[in-house]
Amino acid sequence: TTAQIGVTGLAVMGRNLARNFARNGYTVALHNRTVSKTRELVENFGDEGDFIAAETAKEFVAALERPRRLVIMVKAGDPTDAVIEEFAPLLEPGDMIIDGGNAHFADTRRREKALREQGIHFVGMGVSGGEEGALHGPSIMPGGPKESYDSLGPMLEKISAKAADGAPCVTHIGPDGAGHFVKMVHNGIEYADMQLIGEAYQLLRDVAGYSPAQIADVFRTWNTGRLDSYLIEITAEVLAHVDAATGKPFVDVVVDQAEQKGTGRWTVQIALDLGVPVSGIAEAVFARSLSGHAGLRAASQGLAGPKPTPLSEAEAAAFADRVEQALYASKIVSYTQGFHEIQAGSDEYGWDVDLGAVSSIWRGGCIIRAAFLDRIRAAYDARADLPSLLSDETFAREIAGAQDDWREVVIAATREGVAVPGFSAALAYYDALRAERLPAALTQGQRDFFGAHTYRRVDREGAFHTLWGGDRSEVTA
Ligand code: NBP
Repeated sequence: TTAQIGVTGLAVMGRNLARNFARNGYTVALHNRTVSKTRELVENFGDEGDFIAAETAKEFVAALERPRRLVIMVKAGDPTDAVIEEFAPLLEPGDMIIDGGNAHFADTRRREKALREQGIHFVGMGVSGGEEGALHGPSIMPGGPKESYDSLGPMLEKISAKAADGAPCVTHIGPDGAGHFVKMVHNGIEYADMQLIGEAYQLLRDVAGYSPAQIADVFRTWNTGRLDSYLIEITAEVLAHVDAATGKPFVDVVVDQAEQKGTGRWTVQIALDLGVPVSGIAEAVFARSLSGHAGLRAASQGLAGPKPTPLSEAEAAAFADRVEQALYASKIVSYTQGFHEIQAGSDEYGWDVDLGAVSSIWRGGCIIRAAFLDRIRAAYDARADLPSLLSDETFAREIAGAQDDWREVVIAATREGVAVPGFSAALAYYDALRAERLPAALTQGQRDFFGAHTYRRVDREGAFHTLWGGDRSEVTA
């Protein structure tokens, strides 16, 4: 027998993805650099489906039906290149290498180009949902040549998560690096979502005076409304959890220094290159790095802050409702920014990404899955060339309804000395976008003053310069 698909790299993700393919009726060839992992998989899960265990690269390639479909699930970066170098010489034109790791999309573009010259289809495939998703159905974001999706797509549709309406959470995102780009922005949005939730928690704790258990209840309630999402759901679980060793809330015994693996940082770096303001995602990345500067934080203990204002029970409950509004409005902004980045990447690289389809495949399987994504889908269904999510009537109306509370929450946070970089950056983005005039005019004046960088006028075409060091008359540049 031959395998319809092979997976090399059998750590948590690769193992679960291989099991998912097998459970869906595919024969799966298995390979891992360390052979014992391949054997372990067959020993522990061999009864779940048809596996062909291969010990060498040659055996692995020989086990695959042609054209071959070979999934790489190894550590991103150099290991991925090493594995491609190992397998590419053993493959034939028309075969397919699918990289399911968290590759940087620029690496994916480079690899796709090199393999295309050999006639090998290279598919950079974003996979979201962690190890559980890989096993039970992830959200899958494949890029690469469109024709590769004709044979790979149906298999991915089988193993992917399904949205509530039954639609598979996978679509061909676009050529070369499009899939990994969209996965990267997905992760950036995930950072922003988590930061906003973190700020909501801190406000409920420090301003409303709630305990973690009480806040867990608040999140459970929110999860029955428009904020219904996986992240809100697990937040309630984490907050309700009590540490067995100390009897304290779990959240109080965890070191408050957030780690990161890099996809959030990439989202911001690429946004800077593309000139897209993703301030919410950037603040989320910076908040994690700030938290990790233990020395700096220790040296800052004792810096002056405001006196806290205690709230009555009724005031605290009213405040919690306002925080829900602020969280929802800020969430709309961070998705607006993330989708702007995808649009800009799509324009830059000619990917023709369908933003509605992206929101659609994020509805199940992935970390940011949420009822909210149905609304984004509806916004793009109503108007495919929507300039921004904020220009969608429904979102604009919802923000209009939330903005007073959103502002009050940022004011309260500022007054009480609680850092809310996500809420306030989102609000600043919103206010800057809707402003009729921005201080950018002054910036242009300054630039012209010190560097003769010239400016445009509101009333005439052309570039102008004022002779700042002379008689201050205006000349055409
Ligand atoms: P890891 O990222 O921990 O990678 C471990 C795998 O890489 C093992 O199979 C290991 O083989 C193999 N490997 C390494 Br390391 N260097 C190699 C080399 N030079 N040649 C061949 N194989 C090599 O595994 P993971 O956590 O399962 O993640 C796999 C990919 O999926 C990563 O790119 C990750 O970013 C991505 N991802 C992970 C998650 C998640 O929730 N964990 C979610 C979404 C995407 P060995 O057994 O011989 O050491």
